[in-house]
Amino acid sequence: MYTQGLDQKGQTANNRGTTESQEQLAAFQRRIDAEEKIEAKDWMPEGYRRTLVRQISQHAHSEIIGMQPEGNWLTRAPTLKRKAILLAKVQDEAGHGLYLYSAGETLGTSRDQMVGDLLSGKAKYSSIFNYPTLTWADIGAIGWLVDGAAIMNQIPLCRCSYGPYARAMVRVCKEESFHQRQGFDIMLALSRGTAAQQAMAQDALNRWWWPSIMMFGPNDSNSRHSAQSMAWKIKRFSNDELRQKFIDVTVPQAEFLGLKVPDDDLEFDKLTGHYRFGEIDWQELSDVIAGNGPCNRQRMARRRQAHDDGAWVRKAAQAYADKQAAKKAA
Ligand code: FAQ
Repeated sequence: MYTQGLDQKGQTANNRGTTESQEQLAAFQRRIDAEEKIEAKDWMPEGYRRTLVRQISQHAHSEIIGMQPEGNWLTRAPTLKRKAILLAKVQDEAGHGLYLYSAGETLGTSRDQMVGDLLSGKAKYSSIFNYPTLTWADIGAIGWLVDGAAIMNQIPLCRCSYGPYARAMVRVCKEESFHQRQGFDIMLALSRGTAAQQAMAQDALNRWWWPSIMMFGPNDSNSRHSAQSMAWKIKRFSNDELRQKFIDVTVPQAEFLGLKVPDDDLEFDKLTGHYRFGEIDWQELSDVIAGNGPCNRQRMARRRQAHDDGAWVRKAAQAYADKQAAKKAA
């Protein structure tokens, strides 16, 4: 039923060459429906495993590539305190990537394979990290909007049916919440500053607003994975539901900052209690996902370079592990 394989007489062939019986699939779904956590050694349909490896690895890659736009400002942060905070934030993102690769590995796919898929261009990472950080206000906008959107998406992932992913998300969300506040604090300082600083904050909001609301993915009617991921309780809310929640909480924050959200159609609907908003440029999202955003090539070139530069570390770690294994065997 919830699988992408081929049904044969009550059995389903998956792409590992083993079969999945209707009884196994039904028992699995009963566990999901009963809100049981699925653990690494439990039986699971191959489609469930595949979906998780795809989502978790893409999430990990996003955290790692996501260090680049902010890393760009580490040497130019306006004060020592801002620099120390930004450094800690960027290091947190590296940590998130590592927890996520570890959660992905529990599903039987090695970190080398996941990283290989990123470097070959097979695996995706979030569209948002393909936009440039032109001014210091962009660092505020990333914390406020990008981390804000990330939290909105990731809090429900703390209740994801797959235990190792759900548990990794608890700490990630605590840290993202600190990140969101530091971004808002930068925007607050700028919006209470000089006219030039206020203009810088407004310009950052103008450039980051639409890409941030695109982070939630295609709208529900074009989201090919949502229905299955929600049936498996990997996702708890649809892309559009989360996007709406984000807009509803963020617009009043922009008003508090004295900034204008760059959407002329934005309007609070008293009947529904939600903001109505303008049409998203879906063409822009698909172009960025397809690799043609403003910084895709730069981001991937930098990641490949960093991977090559780290080859000696991997080699040294392997030599040490081999030495320890030989000692143990002797
Ligand atoms: N960018 O059917 P759906 C962060 C792809 S972490 C690129 O709706 P799904 C922290 C999607 O993969 C940000 N691709 O897919 C931070 C699929 O392609 P595929 C990352 C996108 O999986 C802050 C296709 O479109 N967060 O920001 C995007 O059900 C600051 C069809 O889409 C996560 O990864 C996109 N925006 O829902 C770090 C959270 N949207 O794989 C540094 C976990 C969709 O079939 C600084 N992931 N696609 O080739 C998720 O919740 C889900 O995977 C969604 C997409 C909601 C992203």
